[in-house]
Amino acid sequence: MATIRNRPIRNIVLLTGAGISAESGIGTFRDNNGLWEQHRVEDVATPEAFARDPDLVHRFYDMRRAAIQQALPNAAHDALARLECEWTKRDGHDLLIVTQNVDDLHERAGVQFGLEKTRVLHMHGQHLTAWCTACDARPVWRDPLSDRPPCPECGVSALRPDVVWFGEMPYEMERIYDALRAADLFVSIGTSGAVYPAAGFVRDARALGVATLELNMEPSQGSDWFDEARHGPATQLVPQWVE
Ligand code: BJW
Repeated sequence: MATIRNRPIRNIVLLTGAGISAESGIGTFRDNNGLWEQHRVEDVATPEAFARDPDLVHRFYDMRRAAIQQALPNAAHDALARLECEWTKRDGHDLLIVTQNVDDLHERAGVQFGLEKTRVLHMHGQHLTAWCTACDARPVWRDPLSDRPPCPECGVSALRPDVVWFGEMPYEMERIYDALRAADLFVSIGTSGAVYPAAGFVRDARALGVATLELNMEPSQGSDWFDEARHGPATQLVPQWVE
């Protein structure tokens, strides 16, 4: 992996989606039997849905948190943690995992490999924290949010899940585009390419002259944009690619 098209690879940006955590037992969104077959997106993943029926939305996220807490990192998370560990030891080499997932399986895999802090950015938020829209605090989530605890910082407002719903701005977009501008290689893993702006990163990367690779169970919606696409389960493809 040291060169692609005779170009040395130093900076890598990895985009991960629900497919990387599927084999850990966390449901994807758009596959058969995925979350969007069981829940209408408009009922649980928009600010309008939360304003209309916060209890329903909180119950949906309480159920998701419980599933995440029981899950363990799989061979794909482990392979990326090993890559991060080895890659970032080299002078002038860097790597950033941009995940659309709200789970913490990249971080937990990093701990297993002795990483003090995994280079992971959660562009759609995370399940570990709640968000107070009144004082902007992000307290660690402890109790079911459907119990509707008030914000522990200001005590005024009810908390909402710290996630990015449709129509909201994903987190840390500037940092992501900075990383893409500095990248030599962009790898997309386990995402359908159905949701923007993440779905547009492959075109952004190509426009910047960055080499692109897709690792996914099946061709994603943006598959044709990648220089190379490999299809199969993440627990096989990712360790093979990292070797
Ligand atoms: C495996 C596998 C295995 C299975 N191994 N693979 C441009 C055009 C059109 C629309 C828009 C546009 N720009 C913006 C929009 C609107 C909208 C949007 O994209 N709508 C689409 C429906 C078209 N986007 C937004 O509103 C976003 N905000 C925004 O754009 O702000 C303005 C802005 C403009 C410009 C720059 C910056 C900002 C916000 C989107 C928020 C998405 N939120 C959710 C919920 C998060 C919280 C939660 O977890 O509940 O994020 S929705 C859901 O989809 C979740 C995911 O992160 C996201 C992506 O899903 P993902 O990860 O791809 O999962 P799946 O299920 O779709 O796919 C899984 C894949 O894995 C499949 O391909 C399988 O084959 C594969 N797989 N098992 C390997 N074992």
